[in-house]
Amino acid sequence: MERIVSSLSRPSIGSIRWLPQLKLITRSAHRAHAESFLNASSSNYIDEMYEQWSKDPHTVHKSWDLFFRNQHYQRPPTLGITPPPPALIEYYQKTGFFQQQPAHIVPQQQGQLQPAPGYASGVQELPLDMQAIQDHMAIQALVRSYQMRGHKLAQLDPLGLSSADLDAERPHDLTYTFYNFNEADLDRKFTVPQITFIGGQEKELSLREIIKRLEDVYCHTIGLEYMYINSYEKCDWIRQRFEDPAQKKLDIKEIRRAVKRLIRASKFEDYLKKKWSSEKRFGLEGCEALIPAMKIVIDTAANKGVDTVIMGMPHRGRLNVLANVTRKPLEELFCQFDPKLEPSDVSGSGDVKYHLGTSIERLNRASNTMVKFVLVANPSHLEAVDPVVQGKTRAEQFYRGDKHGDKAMSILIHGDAAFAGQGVVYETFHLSDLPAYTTHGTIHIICNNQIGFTTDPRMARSSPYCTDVARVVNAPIFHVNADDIDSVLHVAKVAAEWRCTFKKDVVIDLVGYRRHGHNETDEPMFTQPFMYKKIHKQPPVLKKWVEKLINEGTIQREWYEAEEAKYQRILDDTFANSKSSAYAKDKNWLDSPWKNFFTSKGPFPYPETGVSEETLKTIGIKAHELPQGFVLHRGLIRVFEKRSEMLQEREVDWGLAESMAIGSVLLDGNHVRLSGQDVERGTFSHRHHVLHDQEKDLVFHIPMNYLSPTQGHYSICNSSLSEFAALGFELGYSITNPNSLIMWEAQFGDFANNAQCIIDQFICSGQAKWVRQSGLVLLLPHGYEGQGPEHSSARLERFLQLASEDEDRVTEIKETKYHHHTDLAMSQLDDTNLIIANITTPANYFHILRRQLALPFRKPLIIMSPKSLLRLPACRSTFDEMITGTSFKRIHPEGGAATENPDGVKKIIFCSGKTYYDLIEERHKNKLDFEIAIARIEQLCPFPFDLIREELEKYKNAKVCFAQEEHKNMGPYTYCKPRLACLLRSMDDPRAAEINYAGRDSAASTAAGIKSSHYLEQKTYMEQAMAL
Ligand SMILES: Cc1ncc(C[n+]2csc(CCOP(=O)(O)OP(=O)(O)O)c2C)c(N)n1
Ligand SMILES: [Mg+2]
Repeated sequence: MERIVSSLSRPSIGSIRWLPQLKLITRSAHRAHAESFLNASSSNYIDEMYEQWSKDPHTVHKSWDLFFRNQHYQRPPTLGITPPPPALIEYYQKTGFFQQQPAHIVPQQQGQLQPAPGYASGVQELPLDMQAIQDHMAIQALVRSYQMRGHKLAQLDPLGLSSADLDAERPHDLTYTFYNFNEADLDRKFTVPQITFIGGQEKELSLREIIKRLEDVYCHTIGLEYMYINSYEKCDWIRQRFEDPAQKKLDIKEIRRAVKRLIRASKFEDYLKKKWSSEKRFGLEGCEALIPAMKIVIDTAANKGVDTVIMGMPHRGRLNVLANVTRKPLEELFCQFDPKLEPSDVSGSGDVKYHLGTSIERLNRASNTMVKFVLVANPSHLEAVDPVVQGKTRAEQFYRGDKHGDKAMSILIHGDAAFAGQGVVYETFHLSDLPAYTTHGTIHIICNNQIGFTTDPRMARSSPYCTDVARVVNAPIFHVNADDIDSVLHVAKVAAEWRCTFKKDVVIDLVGYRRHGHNETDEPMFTQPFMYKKIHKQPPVLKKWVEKLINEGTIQREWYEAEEAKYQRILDDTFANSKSSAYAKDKNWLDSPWKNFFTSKGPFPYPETGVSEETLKTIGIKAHELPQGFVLHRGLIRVFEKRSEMLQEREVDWGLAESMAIGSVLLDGNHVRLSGQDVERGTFSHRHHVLHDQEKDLVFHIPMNYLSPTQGHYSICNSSLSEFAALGFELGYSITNPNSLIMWEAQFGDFANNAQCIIDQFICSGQAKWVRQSGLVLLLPHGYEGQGPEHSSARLERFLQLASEDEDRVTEIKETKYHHHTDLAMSQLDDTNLIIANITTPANYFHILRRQLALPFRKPLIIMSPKSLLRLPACRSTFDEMITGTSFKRIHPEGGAATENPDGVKKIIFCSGKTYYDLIEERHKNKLDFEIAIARIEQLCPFPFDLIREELEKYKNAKVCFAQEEHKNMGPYTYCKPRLACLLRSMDDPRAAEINYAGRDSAASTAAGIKSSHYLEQKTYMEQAMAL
């Protein structure tokens, strides 16, 4: 039994009571400029002060000490929003604050704010300690304003042209006059408030010094956004790391290391530019700081125990990251520029060099530990790799029992335009803190060159910063000017420490520029003339930083020049070596090598996937056992009783077959993960793998994790309401270890097109582009049940169209890269890019899931799952179809009356999926059982040419018909017809020219919304199918 303890605390009614009142005060305070710092957030300051005072009364100013001692200050229980204390009420009354409010908005209840009739407006002379309080509050408010909005003034753009938040205005609250201070106050000393670390060891500072230090921290080349984080401790942690004057120092070793890294980052691009001037490389120039930033992130994390870093990134700077972060051998990179190079072991079509992945393990010198770097291959589709990286990271953590992400960590690099524009970024962020999806904090780095292709940020986003999406998960955002390497290094170090301390996401916004066009052959002056005039005059960051370091005496020029020359020699030598390479090896670019998986060469027999009757029974029983005292819903008790009856009868329905497939894979010691929206119960309430105690909140039980002590772990998890990120995540999970069954289920199949990018760019083409296999299973509910245009079609035709198989060639046994085959079915499966199935029996569903792991290779499996078949009494299988010696049937040939006299059969109907049950019912009604044979194609892709040939040969006098319930331009027809014709042609059978169609007409929409139309269409379709 498992229990989730909710950590959500709900605001109490008592605390909510104060909200409207505080709002009123806030609004009025803005109007009453003289009291403008006394806004609602002042009460937060008092809260914080009170908190400090309650720990140690000496840590607050003595006036506050007095105040708290005498006034019996009471904090509300939650929200941190505090009613003004009595002394403040008195102060408001004295200053005439309430006279400015309409009478009706002033609360009248006992204990709440009261107007003070009789007091004239205007500031009264205050007693001395009141003046001190006012000053102190003003200083606190000033500090708070810098902490909250100082970033708006930060000088983040190295070009000095733009404001990173697209707003050049100075907020009023970042001026001392806003707090009623004047020039004369600048040299007055004030106690440094406890809410800041700018004082260091000093307790008092002049206003001038306070402002200077705040400006240095918040408005120089670092802009910090963190005040929205709902945790005082976390905010304080950040404040300490940036405000404390002692914190920012890097030691000389770190500086020298960073100089060498910046040399590499800069000279690498120069070299590529010199050697292959007309090649696209999406250079990093203008944002070279990315490399030392990533490296120090990794150093810091490695020092804290991280030994696996999984990365995803777009085109920009990718080659540089490969060369200088993962340290991919330069020869392998340079090879990629050679157009004459032949693919050697590239089994597919390959990909351009700036999309390829890699996996490399090497020594990290800062921590003196081995670190594995994985750069996940990705398509052009920006940000699509984000959830894939997260899924892979989660899987790495799972397999090594790294429950808190202490060992494996992800880093995602983003472009500024893509980060703001692509919805999958948001979807991925929403996975970041979910128990079944968290990777315990990701470090996001935006390579913000302030442009997206030719589009200016002012035309590309509506949010102030390109990073604003990260605020939804309370991630701190550190903006930094990419030309100030010292600041970049500090920010990167703190970001890594944040992730390792709090296990939460963090964002580094590296604000730089793009020295050339979008790619090196583009002319940027067409569209950004002003910006590029400035860029042309901008010295490279390496030069700027090194000159600074030499001038201040931190490094010597001779040392720097020697380091530069050393790297130049490395480049020249490897370039010379790379010329001797004649082949591009795809194994060098694999992001997920599966050690020991492809060891056997074959031939492989078609796998038997049945299990012993004993195993079926054990799973059937154990999958429904409850812990002592667990109270199950009455409706489920009935469901379980029905399942028990089925077991007695040696029968299974769809749900039970699924449990048996999953259970048996678990019993073999393998891990199974099933994720998607509402998968725990199942959209159609057929699964019930997670049971909820009816009398205890958040107590649940997953019986399938209690089958045997040696079983694999079953993760079944409802996902966020996302398809793109959730499917991408599972894909990433699936590529990590081939010995697990990873499944994603769509709520209804049609929603899968929200994840089309993952299907097109990764699932169907991943192996061809990146030699990366995946055995991911997609369960897509599909079928026309009169439910209207949505929820009927999983767009089977689209998946079939994505299949790489040739419709004009009857497949023969083919050797593949890793294996040789003697079995056509296996050869086809090894050769295909997708397996697509539309299954009609529970037993076959059981087998196909088990077959995924029984194959000696991995292929994505797309299953059109049923809806009405889940409960159709005819849709049952017996144990006999699932026990040892049985296997997945690619087709179900006709097995009824028609087989008795095949020559007399007048029509052979091929169909796929649930329509089979309609067809046999109609055939029976029409008394055509001897005239019409019906064969079900269970595995559509690869197309079972061999088995279909047997049916065609058997019913040689029969007309050939393909029947489907989908519209003619949809469903399996357009895929099956040419293949049937091709097969018949290869048999010299004249029926090749006459393949009949029975089904709905072509249409624009997937299914009729009007019930009567649906039934009429169905009737017509059945008449066509039964016509002889
Ligand atoms: C989803 C998607 N849409 C469009 C493109 C075409 N495209 C390639 S790069 C690019 C601009 C990206 O800008 P940004 O994210 O700021 O990265 P940068 O190139 O500036 O580093 C565009 C629109 C793409 N690759 N992916
Ligand atoms: Mg950009």
